[in-house]
Amino acid sequence: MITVYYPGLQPVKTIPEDMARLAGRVFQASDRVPGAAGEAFDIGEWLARFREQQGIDPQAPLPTHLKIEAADTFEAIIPWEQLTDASVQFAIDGAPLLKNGPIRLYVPNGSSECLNVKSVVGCRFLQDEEKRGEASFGFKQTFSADEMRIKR
Ligand SMILES: Nc1nc2c(c(=O)[nH]1)N[C@H]1C(S)=C(S)[C@@H](COP(=O)(O)O)O[C@H]1N2
Ligand SMILES: [Mo]
Repeated sequence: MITVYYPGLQPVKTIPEDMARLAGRVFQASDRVPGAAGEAFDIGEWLARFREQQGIDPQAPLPTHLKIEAADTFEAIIPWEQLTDASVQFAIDGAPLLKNGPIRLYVPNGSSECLNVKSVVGCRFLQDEEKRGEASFGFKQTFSADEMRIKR
């Protein structure tokens, strides 16, 4: 299960096959990333169809970033401009991913290989003009409210 967060919408839960169907076009992951296995769709094509499905005005501005959250708490914030040709691997020979699933993102035009997040469980589209163009990645820092008070 993957949760999609889009500004102004309630979170939307989806599954890899439904995302691929919505994207409308599937290709070999190796078409864009040499050596990558399996089947993929284009993240921009998927977002265009998702916005349509959710009744978002096609003229509305595109997000500035995509924050990708993984099952192991790894996360990356990727500027929209770096997502040209970014693809989502969702299956291998028609079967769900056994490793790195439910989906994996490939960002061939990204500023770092580290943005190729595996085991993606959350896609959070952001509108953050102040950080436009800035990429980041790493393991999520989680502190409880109590720990925060102790640190202060
Ligand atoms: N879920 C998850 N995705 C991840 C990572 C991670 O630790 N967890 N590491 C990232 C980093 S730092 C790199 S360099 C690449 C490594 O991809 P590879 O295993 O295909 O070489 O995956 C990225 N995606
Ligand atoms: Mo990395």
